[in-house]
Amino acid sequence: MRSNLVAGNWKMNGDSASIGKLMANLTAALPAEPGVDIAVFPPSVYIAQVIGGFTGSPVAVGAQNVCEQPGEGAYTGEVSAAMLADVGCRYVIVGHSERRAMYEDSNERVAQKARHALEKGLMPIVCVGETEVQRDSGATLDVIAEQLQSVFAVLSVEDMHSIVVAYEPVWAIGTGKTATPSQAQEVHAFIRALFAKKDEPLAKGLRILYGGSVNAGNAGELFAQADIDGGLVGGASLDAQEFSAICRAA
Ligand code: G2H
Repeated sequence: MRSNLVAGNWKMNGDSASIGKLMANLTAALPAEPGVDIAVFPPSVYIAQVIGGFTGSPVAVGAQNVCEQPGEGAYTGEVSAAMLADVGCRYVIVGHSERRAMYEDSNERVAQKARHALEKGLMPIVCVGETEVQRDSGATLDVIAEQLQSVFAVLSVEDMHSIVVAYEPVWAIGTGKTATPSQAQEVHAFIRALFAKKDEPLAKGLRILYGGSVNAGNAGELFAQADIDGGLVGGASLDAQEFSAICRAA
């Protein structure tokens, strides 16, 4: 049985004061025993603050990105998987479409990031998704298959038992447009079938999150789909009441 996961991607928002307030509001709004896995992804400089503030809480903490290089060294501006694990992160997002589009995260680099995260005991959330042009041209499933191919090339079946996949159609991110539950379910079922070709138990246990303008109003219907196991939530995760409602819907 898969446990649902609701992940709040705070992106590049907030400061130490507003993040402190958001954490306090989340602590007040979330049920003590949520019955669902919950994680938040602050900007990296605030990760330690958030981990400290959520000590003893059901809210886990992750990073929005990680360096694709193993070990340490002369990689100015980068943060390694070992560092994230060292400060207490449990998860890391890899391959978010904003990084793919703006920071040249290729499919291969995303797979390397996932690999190094796993080596350090972090659970990577591997993001995939098509652009509007790709969807309109009927290429959605091919694009998703190609993005996952790099992951299959680098990770073993055993490794993949410790990953999460997030399907985020690029046209739905931060736009207010959400995939319909059936559009999302179609892609989620396709992703699970790709993993089933590698290993049936892996596919059955794999958590596949939906992301792209998830909010309290649409979460219930999305999460009710057979192959949707929670959400990767951006904008709506910055509001404690809204994020709590999304967690309750999962
Ligand atoms: C997609 C999502 C979170 P939003 O990027 O990763 O953001 O919910 O704002 O569309």
